[in-house]
Amino acid sequence: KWEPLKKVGIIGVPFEKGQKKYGVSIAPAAIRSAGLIERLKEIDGIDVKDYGDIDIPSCNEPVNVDNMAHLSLVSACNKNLSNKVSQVLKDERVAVTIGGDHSIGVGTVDGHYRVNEDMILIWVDAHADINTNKTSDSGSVHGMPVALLVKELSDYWPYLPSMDWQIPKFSIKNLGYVGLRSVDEYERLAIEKYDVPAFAMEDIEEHGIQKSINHILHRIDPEGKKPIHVSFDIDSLDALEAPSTGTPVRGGLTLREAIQLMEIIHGTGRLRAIDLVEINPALGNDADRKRTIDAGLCVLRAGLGFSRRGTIPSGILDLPVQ
Ligand code: Z70
Ligand code: MN
Ligand code: MN
Repeated sequence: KWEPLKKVGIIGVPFEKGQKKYGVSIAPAAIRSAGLIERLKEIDGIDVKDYGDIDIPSCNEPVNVDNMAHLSLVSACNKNLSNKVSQVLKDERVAVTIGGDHSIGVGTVDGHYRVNEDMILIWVDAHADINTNKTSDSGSVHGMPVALLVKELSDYWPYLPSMDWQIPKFSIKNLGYVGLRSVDEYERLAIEKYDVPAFAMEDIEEHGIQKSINHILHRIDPEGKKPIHVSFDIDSLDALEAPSTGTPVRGGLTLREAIQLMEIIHGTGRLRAIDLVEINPALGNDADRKRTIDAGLCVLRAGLGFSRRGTIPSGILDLPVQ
């Protein structure tokens, strides 16, 4: 029944107020000028449509929630983004969202959930991003999107003015993690309380990528019939592969592991949304920036069907004769 969707829709989200450093907001432009569309079009049989960047509100009526910086801006951005993701999915395209910091995961998952209520979510990240404003040390919303999204944690939040558009309905039972290695204490508590399948780096060491992702997919969707959303934080990659990010953590995924992960998920035929977040082109030197963006493009290409084996030119049966 499921086949990989060959149609893709790109959404840029130049938003960085979910964390404190300048630069994540210039990533969509930097990734586009590094050849995003062209490199995706190299994938066999693919149809790429660019939906452009979503409107980012610059100023807003501020709301004051304890230990949640720029909540009204995060909320307004995510509201627009959620609508755009829903639109791309209704156009029967894979929604590829280029962030932006990871607070935009609220909008992408909300928009996906509104179209496919049975969606499952694979959060690929060094961090678990499942803090509430009570458990966060930073007050940065990019460390909170998973906790905002899941219905099981809704009682752990205060009333959040400006977030009325977002009703957390997604179940934590449909969540899995890959790549964790910087998890706060209450985040670990939440993961264990709800028995979330979470493959931290030592688990990936033990089982490898293939068994890890297959275990997650089998746990949360044993019949293999639910659409998949991958929210890919570039800091899941080792800091050597992706230095230009706000909080690089050493000892992460190799690019090969990330490509393998995305190829396996692509191979299910059920991948319907990919977020690529936390690339910060303002951090590091030219080589760092280039390496980080190129790693992100490799991840997207793998998820969208690029074959490392190569592909036969379409319609061609033999080598050209002299
Ligand atoms: C920490 C917090 C985070 C990314 C840092 C860090 C969260 N758990 N996420 N960098 N991408 O502030 O909540
Ligand atoms: Mn993240
Ligand atoms: Mn992270």
